[in-house]
Amino acid sequence: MIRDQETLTMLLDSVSRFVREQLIPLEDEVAETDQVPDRVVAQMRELGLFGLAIPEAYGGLELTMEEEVLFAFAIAKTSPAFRSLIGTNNGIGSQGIVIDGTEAQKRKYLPRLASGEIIGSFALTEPGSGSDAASLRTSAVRDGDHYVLNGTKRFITNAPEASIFTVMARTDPQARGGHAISAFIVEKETPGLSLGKIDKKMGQQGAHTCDVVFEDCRVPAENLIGGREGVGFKTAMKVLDKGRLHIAAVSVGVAERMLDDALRYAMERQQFGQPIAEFQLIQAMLADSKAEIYAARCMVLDAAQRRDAGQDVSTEASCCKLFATEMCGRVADRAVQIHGGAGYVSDYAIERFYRDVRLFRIYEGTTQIQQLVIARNMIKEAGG
Ligand code: COS
Repeated sequence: MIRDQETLTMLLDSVSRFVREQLIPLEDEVAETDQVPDRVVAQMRELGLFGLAIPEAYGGLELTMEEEVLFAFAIAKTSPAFRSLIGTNNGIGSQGIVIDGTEAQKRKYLPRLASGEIIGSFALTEPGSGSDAASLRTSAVRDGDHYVLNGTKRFITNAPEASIFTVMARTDPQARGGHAISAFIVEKETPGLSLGKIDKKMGQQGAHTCDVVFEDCRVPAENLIGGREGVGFKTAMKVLDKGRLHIAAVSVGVAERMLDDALRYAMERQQFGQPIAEFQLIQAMLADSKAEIYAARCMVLDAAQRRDAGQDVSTEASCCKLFATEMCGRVADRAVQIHGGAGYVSDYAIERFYRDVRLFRIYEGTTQIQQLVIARNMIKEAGG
């Protein structure tokens, strides 16, 4: 659903200009320094990019899902590290509060997330619990008007920059599975919270992850999201439904960029006395990529419109994440192949994108978890 076409067009135009004029020229610098310059962060704040998915009542732009995926197509035409910086405030780092938070929690945290004054982060994964998220071990034991958290969270995106964390922890140590899990907002300065060293990743330099460790970390009971124990796993799953759709949209945008680069290279590069774009085997790779990107784009828009219409899109979000991220991997591979030797060295952006996009098939639920969610939902709907 598009609420106001004119405002949306203005936003998308300014984002596309920002990407073209400011971000693309900085890609190499960010990859080398592993840092997005402060002035870019300030420009993102000015454009309102930290609060796209936060309700207007709390200072955000309150984009619909359809508007948000159109934005994601545009911002993803450059290194994914830029999007990652604003990704958690609009996605997994704020949506637990947006979807299930109390009014007081919303009023306290959302305006500062929306303005980009603070960064929010989402702490679900642990050393022993990744795909099997419900098996997480971090504990939260009630003690008067506090909960005492103990445990370690792993690969937490934007943790080094974050001021608040949405933390999933087990409030009933005896019970197994998701029903014993609760979600908390934990402020970075809380005694007992510490960060591990920044992970050295395969790609996406400029976007940071690290461990978040809780040692007798006392969190006020008022920071229990929604004020209810035992519903934190469902909060996490609802947050991920939206996040998966967003990552699918990002995969479409990056794939479009990689295909643009590959097409331009194929039209310039001469072999056997003509541009390699004239060769049918190159054309097959270009055409397959174009068709698959188009399919993914249509899927993502359809699922976004369904979500805006109030439908449960758990299945569709997983279909989009599964198809679009795998598609993005295939496009990256073909784009390297079209570049030939030039695709294996860092003179061309495709070498970097090839590494950057590998993550899409892993985080916010692996391809295999998406397959599992889709098939389980099918069986449930069929009455199984
Ligand atoms: N929305 C709302 N509720 C949901 C939901 C959703 N999308 N998905 C599941 N739930 C609910 C279920 O309805 C169930 O509630 P009831 O027991 O009351 O019926 C509860 O949550 C547990 O669900 P389920 O039994 O399906 O849980 P499982 O432990 O079998 O695991 C998977 C579900 C595997 C899908 C989940 O653990 C998962 O998504 N893993 C991947 C985690 C992930 O994406 N990590 C990335 C890290 S964040 S970057």
